[in-house]
Amino acid sequence: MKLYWSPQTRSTRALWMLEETGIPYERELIDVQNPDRDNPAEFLEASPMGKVPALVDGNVKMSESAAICLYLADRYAMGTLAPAIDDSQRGKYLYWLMYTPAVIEPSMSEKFHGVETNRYRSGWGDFDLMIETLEQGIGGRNWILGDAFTAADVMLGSSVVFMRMFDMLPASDALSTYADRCLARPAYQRALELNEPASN
Ligand SMILES: N[C@@H](CCC(=O)N[C@@H](CS)C(=O)NCC(=O)O)C(=O)O
Repeated sequence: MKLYWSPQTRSTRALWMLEETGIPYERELIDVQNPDRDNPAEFLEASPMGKVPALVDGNVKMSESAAICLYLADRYAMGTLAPAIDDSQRGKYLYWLMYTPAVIEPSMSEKFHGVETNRYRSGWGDFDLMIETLEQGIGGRNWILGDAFTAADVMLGSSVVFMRMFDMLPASDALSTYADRCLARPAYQRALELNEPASN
């Protein structure tokens, strides 16, 4: 198993997910700061847009952080980090796992760039609707599905931590304590340590 990655990017999600599964993997650094870099052919097969993270697992070559989390949970942690295929929680799990790329990231980008928004026009609503919905989802629960931590929390938790780091998170006890719970996970801490220059 190999992860093409770069520090301080969405690769951290894939590192966190890999650390949660406990499966052995290697890392290969892609210098995303250098637009003139030579991308390895295998990396481009996994990630045609040349973006990290990208994963190679035997004949499986793939990118997109949500897809990577979904793949790893289904393949290596079904029934723990992913609800089983016939578990009634599966629908909610998939909804929340996709919430980051489908709703959080586009609405964050609009907010960050000061784009005029309309929650009825856009499939992702707008930033405020995104936050309200997430707050209701996590409110009163440890993890997004309740007591069980899943890959959906890797995607949501990394997004909430990121928004808090960049001062985009409105005052919210529910979201802030969720971010703290995520950060307290040893696997997330190991992933963050791997981002440090001394580990590379
Ligand atoms: N939707 C993708 C986004 C990936 C992405 O934007 N990666 C950035 C780093 S966070 C990147 O590789 N940028 C370098 C480039 O575009 O050359 C995912 O979630 O994996």
